[in-house]
Amino acid sequence: MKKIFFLSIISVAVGCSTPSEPTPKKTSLKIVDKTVVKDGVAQSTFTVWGNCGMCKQTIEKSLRKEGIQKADWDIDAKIMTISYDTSKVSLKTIQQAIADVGYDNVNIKGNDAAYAKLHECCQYDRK
Ligand SMILES: [Cu+2]
Repeated sequence: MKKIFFLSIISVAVGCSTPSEPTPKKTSLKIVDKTVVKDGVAQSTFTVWGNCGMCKQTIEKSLRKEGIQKADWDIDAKIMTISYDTSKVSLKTIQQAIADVGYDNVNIKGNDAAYAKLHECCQYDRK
């Protein structure tokens, strides 16, 4: 009996390491898809599905590309805010890069094989 109790504690400890308590699932995610271009620099905000801080790292890491000045994904709102040089990179390329690492976004569905390889906590409810 003691052993079982101990094992269950361990499995909780190695599980998903979100800092906050499990939040109730948002039933109405606000979908965003907007781009403003000024002097060759675009700022886009669009929805990217995902769960946690690890997702944030994976998503933002996929955007370390030439022409991208700033990329920030908001975990709670699930909104990517990105600034980029339109002569060097397109929104389509950006959204494809996010999809390639397994994340659904407003225009392109995430790669299924990449999604399957994500950490258990990162296997978000898909679009
Ligand atoms: Cu995650």
